[in-house]
Amino acid sequence: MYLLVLGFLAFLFSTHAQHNKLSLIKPIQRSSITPWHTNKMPISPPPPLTNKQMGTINTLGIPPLGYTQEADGTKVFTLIAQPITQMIIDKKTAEPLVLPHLKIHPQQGHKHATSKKLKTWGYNGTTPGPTIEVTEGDRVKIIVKNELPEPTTVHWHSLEIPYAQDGSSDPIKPGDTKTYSFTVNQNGTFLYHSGYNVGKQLSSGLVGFFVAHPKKTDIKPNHDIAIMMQEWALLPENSYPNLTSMDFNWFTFNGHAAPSVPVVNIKQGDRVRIRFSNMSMNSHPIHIHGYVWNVIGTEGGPIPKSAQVKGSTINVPTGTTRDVEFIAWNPGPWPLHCHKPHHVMNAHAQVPLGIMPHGGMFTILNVVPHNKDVSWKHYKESSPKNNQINALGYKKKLPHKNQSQEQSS
Ligand SMILES: [Cu+2]
Repeated sequence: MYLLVLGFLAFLFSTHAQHNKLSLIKPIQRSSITPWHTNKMPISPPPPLTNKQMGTINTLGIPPLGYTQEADGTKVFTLIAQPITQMIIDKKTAEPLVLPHLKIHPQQGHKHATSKKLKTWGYNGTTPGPTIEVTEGDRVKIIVKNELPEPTTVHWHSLEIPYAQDGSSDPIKPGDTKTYSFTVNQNGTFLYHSGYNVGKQLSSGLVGFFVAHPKKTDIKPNHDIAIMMQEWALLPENSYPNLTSMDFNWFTFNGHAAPSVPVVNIKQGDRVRIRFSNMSMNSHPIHIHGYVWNVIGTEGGPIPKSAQVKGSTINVPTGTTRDVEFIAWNPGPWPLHCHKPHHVMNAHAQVPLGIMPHGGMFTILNVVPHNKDVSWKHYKESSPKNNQINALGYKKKLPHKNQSQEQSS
């Protein structure tokens, strides 16, 4: 009997100890280390789009940003730095990326595809934030509201502006608002990103494009695409990126990994410009199939024609922008992707073996032919009459009828 009672007490003690041990190894909530958000700070919905001058750039998967205008023409933009929740891949809305050369349809290739949620920081509900579009010479005001649980600033990357407006000083306290104002005297592809606690806030996703269009230009692309490269260390069952890790396993174009990076449909013959930017810890050599492009700009602005270089892979180092342009003469669903193998898979995804191939920094530029029945020809083989493209990939100027000819005919 005594033995029975002793045994029962020993059992009770051991389960109690086990319970205590288990409670010690309970997963630590990230919020208890570095708060993603606090209940004291409500998260506003993105500011309403003004429908005014939403711009011409397609920042794949990221909504545009309108502006209001003051009487003197100053363009006023609003950015809210805030906690965000974003689907890196979304099983429901994944684009049907078709890889005919591999005979893989991702719905098959990714039949075990899962969704991956990211809880981090961004602007107006997304990372990257919306693309700001202005014209060279514009006077701009950017109202920045801080809904983060710590101070922040916005740095205008590669813009030549007064120090006081640069975001290197005067942090905006949580709940406060600051207005940056300056005149844009450059044109090209620039950036904005946090200038405070940068190691953490930049990796958290407080980044976006700032594009200044030239005042006057003869060349207007049919597609003007902006793609931001970011990297995330995100383990399974976890939506909060580990900002101290260099073991990145999710690689994104505009905060989305394939198969959830939008596919771009392009008409054969269209002029395509792509503006790449890299706000991650590694460089990303971005490659296109089926084309050679011209590198036409950096974060320093346009490259003079005589200095432009051709290629099919452009290395985009950290903190830079690279603009490329080409005429989409070659029909097909062409892959556009980072050429580092690790960057085109979704590793540690919740799928068998933990790897989703054809993921990461990958999308398709789907160039739709004018006429499916015409046999393939290199543009150089086309008859001179139809060949509107020169060796650099630029459309030749069409012969212009002068008025007297028109009148006489
Ligand atoms: Cu890469």
